[in-house]
Amino acid sequence: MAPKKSSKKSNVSADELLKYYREMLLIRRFEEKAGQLYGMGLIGGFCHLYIGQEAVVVGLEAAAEEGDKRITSYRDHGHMLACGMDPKGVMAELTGREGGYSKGKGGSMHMFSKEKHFYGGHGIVAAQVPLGAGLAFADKYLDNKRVTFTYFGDGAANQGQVYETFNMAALWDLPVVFVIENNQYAMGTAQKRSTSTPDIYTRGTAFGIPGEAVDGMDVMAVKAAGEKAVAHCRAGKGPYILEMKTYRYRGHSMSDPAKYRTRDEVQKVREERDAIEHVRELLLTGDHASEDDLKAIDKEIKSVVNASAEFAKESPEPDLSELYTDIYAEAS
Ligand SMILES: Cc1ncc(C[n+]2csc(CCOP(=O)(O)OP(=O)(O)O)c2C)c(N)n1
Ligand SMILES: [Mg+2]
Repeated sequence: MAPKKSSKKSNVSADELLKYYREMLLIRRFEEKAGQLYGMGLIGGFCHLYIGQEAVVVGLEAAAEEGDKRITSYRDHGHMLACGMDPKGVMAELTGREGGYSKGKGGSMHMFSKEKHFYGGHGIVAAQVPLGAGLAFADKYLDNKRVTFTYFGDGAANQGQVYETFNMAALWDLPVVFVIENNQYAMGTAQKRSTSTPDIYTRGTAFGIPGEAVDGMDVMAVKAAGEKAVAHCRAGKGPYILEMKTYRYRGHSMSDPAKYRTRDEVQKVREERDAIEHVRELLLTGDHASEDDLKAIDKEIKSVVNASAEFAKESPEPDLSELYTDIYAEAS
């Protein structure tokens, strides 16, 4: 069961391409707006933007079915939008307002949606990995054929708890897709300075977990790999690892000196590998959409994002009494 690289692509229709274009653009414009609001002092604390990595969540959500679960790190806004959470609720949470998903008390890294099966939002590097296996354990126990997407970064992949989780997930054949979002950096540390293997997915071999590297800047390749991984999990064959080779365009968080890579490096990826530009090209060259069609989509997305920012600004701050609510849950 040696892991292998895959560049397989699924056949996609024009409608699908337009859907991915729209979804990726929503994430990008939303994140750009969040960056602006941060600059204006409307968002405080930590804020990690997902710009550059949009194809990963959009491709994997296209491979998911109703009831499947997702859990990720603090770089989580894209995951929330891709699984259908309301941009208004996400933006209001970023600005610490009552209308936010955690009533303004969680912020960027701590949002959840039971309805969309989104389990956070976790600030401790790799802490979501064992939790993701736990979610999959519950599904296996209930025998409901659901799959959990457990996302983590290349830096997180060096945490010990990831390998304890791999062991248990393999031992119990848990229906979990481990998605390594390898954006090549963990804060200011390049992968090659911190990680013993260039292909992190190969580490699953020691536990008998199959996996593959995927071009994480190609939404169709992501979707195809996601479908394969999900089918494996749903068939009761246990976990699967997808290592998404991707790239983050912005700093690690809003305070990042950016001294660990050159501007040229970022520019080159933007020019040569950008996921949204790639789909745009396919739409235009395949005659699936005109420049005007795409402009109209752009406008539509901008208005959704602007409405989310307006909602976030107008929503009040939580009342002081809220400091004492939602701390403990009643055990039933
Ligand atoms: C246990 C723990 N150690 C250190 C940190 C500080 N920290 C926050 S993000 C990060 C880098 C993680 O990088 P990676 O897993 O590649 O994810 P990315 O930020 O690239 O999405 C570190 C070291 C933390 N939050 N938790
Ligand atoms: Mg990283």
